[in-house]
Amino acid sequence: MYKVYTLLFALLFANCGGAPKDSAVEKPSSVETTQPGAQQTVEPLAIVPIFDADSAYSFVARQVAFGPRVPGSATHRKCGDWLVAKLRSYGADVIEQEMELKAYNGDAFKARNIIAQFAPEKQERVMLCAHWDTRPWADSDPDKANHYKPIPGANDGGSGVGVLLEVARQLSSVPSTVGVDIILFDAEDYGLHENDVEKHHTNRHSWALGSQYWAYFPHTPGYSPRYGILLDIVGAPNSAFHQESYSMYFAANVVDKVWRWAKKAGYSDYFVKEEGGAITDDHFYVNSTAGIPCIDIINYDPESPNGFGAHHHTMKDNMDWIDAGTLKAVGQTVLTVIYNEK
Ligand code: AHN
Ligand code: ZN
Repeated sequence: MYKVYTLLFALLFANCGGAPKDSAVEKPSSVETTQPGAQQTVEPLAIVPIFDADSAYSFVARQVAFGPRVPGSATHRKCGDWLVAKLRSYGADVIEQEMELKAYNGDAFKARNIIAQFAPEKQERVMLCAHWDTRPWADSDPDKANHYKPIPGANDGGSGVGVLLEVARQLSSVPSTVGVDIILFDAEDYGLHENDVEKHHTNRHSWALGSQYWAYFPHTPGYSPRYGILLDIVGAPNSAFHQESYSMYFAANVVDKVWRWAKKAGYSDYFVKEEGGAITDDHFYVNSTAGIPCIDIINYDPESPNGFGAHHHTMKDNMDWIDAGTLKAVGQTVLTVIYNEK
C-alpha cells in the first residue's frame, strides 16, 4: 500500500509546476495544470496494486476449512455467508441471487450466486467470475470407495474465489477507473458423474447450473460489461494456462489482451500462447446465453493424460495442490488488466 501511494504522489508531483515531461510519465493527458505558461500536460501510468499471494492463499485455506461446499449442505451455506460478509467488508454492494435448481440426476437444492459490485454507479464495467461450490463426488479418484464422497475443492472452486477475494481487498483501497463486478457462481460442479455416462449419455449441460441461471436472469437487466474473465482451477504449482477454445471463439481479443498483460507483468511462463481444448465451463453460458464476451483462465492441458491435473475430482484436491506463486501470477495479471482499463 505504502509503495502504491508513494508512486501516485510522485507522479502527481511530477505533473505540477510545469516541469519538463517526466520520464516516469508516458502520454499527454487531458488534465491541465493550473500554472500559467505550463500548458504541457501528462497522464500518470496506471497504478496497479501489488497482489498479495499469501492473502489469496489464506482465502483458499479458509474456504477449505469450512469443508466441502456442496450445494444444499450446511457447510456450503456457511461458506456462502462468509463470502458475502467478506465482500461487503471490502465495500462492495453484494446481491445474493437465490435459486432452486435440479441437477441432471434429480437432486434438488437451493443455490446462490453471489454478485459483488464495486463502484456500481459506473457505466463502464468489467466482470470477474469463479465458481464457489465444490463437486459432490470424487468420481475421478483412483480409489473407487471415494467415488461418492465430496472433494475438498481447494483448487477446483477454492483457488478462483481466493484470487478474487484478494482482488476485492485491493479494490477496497485502490479504486479502478472502471467499475468491477465479482460474480461467484454456484453449482458449477454438479455435472454428470462418471458412472452415469452410460445412463445419461453426454449430458453436457449438466455443468455450470448457477451461471446458466444467471445468464438468463442477470442481476441487472441488460447488464453489459466490456468483457468477463473466469478463473477456474488456478492454484496448482507449474500451471500452464492455455488459450481455451471457447474463449478464442467468443472473445479472442480479450484472450489476446490478458495474455499480453501477463507477459508484461512477467508471467508468460504461466500464460502459454497455445490453444487449449474447449471446456464447458461457466464462461460458455456467459458468452452464448448472456452475450457477454468472457474468457476462461483454466489450467487445462489437452496434451496431458489427466488434463486438469492428477488431483482433479479426487480427494487429493486439498491445500497441497495450492501454490502461492501460481495464485500470484493469475492475481497480478488480473489486477494489471483491470487497472489499465481507462
Ligand atoms: C467439463 O468437465 C466438461 N466441464 C466442467 C469444467 C469444470 C469442472 N471446471 C471445474 N470443474
Ligand atoms: Zn470440477
